[in-house]
Amino acid sequence: MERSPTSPAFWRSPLRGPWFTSLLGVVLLAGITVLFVTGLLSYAAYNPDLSPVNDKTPDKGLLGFYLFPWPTDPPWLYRLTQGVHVTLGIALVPVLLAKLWSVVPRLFQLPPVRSVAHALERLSLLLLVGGVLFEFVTGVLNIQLDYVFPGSFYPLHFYGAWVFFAAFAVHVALRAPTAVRNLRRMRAGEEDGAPPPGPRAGGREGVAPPVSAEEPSLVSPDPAEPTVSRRGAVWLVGGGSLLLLGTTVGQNFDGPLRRTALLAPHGGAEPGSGPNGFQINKTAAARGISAAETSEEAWRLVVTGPSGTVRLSRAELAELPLHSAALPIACVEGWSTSDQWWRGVRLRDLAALVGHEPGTAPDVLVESLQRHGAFRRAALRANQVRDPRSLLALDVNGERLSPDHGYPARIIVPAAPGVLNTKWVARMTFGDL
Ligand SMILES: Nc1nc2c(c(=O)[nH]1)N[C@H]1C(S)=C(S)[C@@H](COP(=O)(O)O)O[C@H]1N2
Ligand SMILES: [Mo]
Repeated sequence: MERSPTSPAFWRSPLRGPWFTSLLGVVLLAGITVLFVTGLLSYAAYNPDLSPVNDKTPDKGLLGFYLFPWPTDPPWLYRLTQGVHVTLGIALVPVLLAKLWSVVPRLFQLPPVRSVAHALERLSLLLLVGGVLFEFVTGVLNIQLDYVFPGSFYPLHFYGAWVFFAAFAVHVALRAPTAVRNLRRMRAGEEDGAPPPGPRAGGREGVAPPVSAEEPSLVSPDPAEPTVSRRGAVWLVGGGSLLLLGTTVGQNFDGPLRRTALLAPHGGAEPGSGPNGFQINKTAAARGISAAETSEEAWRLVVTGPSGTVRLSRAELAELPLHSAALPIACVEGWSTSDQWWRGVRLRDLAALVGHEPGTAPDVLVESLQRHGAFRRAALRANQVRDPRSLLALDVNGERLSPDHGYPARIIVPAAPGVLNTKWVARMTFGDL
């Protein structure tokens, strides 16, 4: 018999079959739905409709239909949603790879197209497989390699998610009934000990009839000797996921737990110890912030609003009413810190300084001293400005901010993605964004 990949006999693993594919499929159905939802939430959390600064996807049109003002409560909201998004995404990699492996014979099936409906289904599979690989690769590259797509990661990952999810919805509608039936039969077969129905290739294979009569089965017609049992294969995939989970999840915690996050990116700088000893994303040096421009003599905060412009030195800021708030930093890359005690001037008090009545503070554009690179400015929404815990922080955990954490002053807002917490703030413009 000729053995080319287009011949079903070329694929000899006894593991392939509807049950393995269905199990992985159901896990991915749940997992990818969570990834999609937390991803959309992450996008909303960026205030992408605060033009023009935050909006990296001005052509999103209808896809922005669900955008809503990201709340400031609970303060750990983004820590949770983005921690889940990134940690789960990484943990699902083995499941995804196993799923693709389990159906790879289908890629080569002949004839490539049997009917118009089949052509459409194959096209949706192209978008499905291409889309899922694209989303996982861009996601992992973004967290590991520190934004290899400067500025364009957000639109790529966002539009890619919609293309992928549309194909995913079609795929689930077509396949979920079969997958559920396969799993039911398998369980029934196991529970009453009766042999599952269908051909028994490579052991206890519970086989539902193919979706259509012409659909080739995933079960090898000429299976090789098994090198791992079914149960073993599930443990291998599940164990791989658990290993990734165990070496990633620590990046959401401080102290020794963070060191268990072997797979987490180690960019930035070692956080060190003491009050400022928590994770740093970009150091002052990396962002070109010099001691000269942040000195007491040189640095002034420029605040602008309807009643004009105010310039304040750090000493003058420290004369204003100071407030404290315990808030985490949670980065889009999936790491977060536990609560730190920040102390500084309320954003709404700064708004009041330049003419906004209490309770009516508007959006604000925050710009840093940084001249190049990403995140040198960000826009905050009125609900964020008005929250009494939103601060222009001068101190953290009872000590002056370190240069790497944004000395002389940085933004900290409850529940906001790290990227909105601008460091080395130089200028704040209230209203008229
Ligand atoms: N000016 C400026 N502010 C910035 C950044 C930056 O690169 N430049 N990085 C942002 C990002 S992505 C995060 S996650 C937080 C990290 O704050 P930390 O380094 O103090 O932990 O700072 C934010 N503020
Ligand atoms: Mo970040």
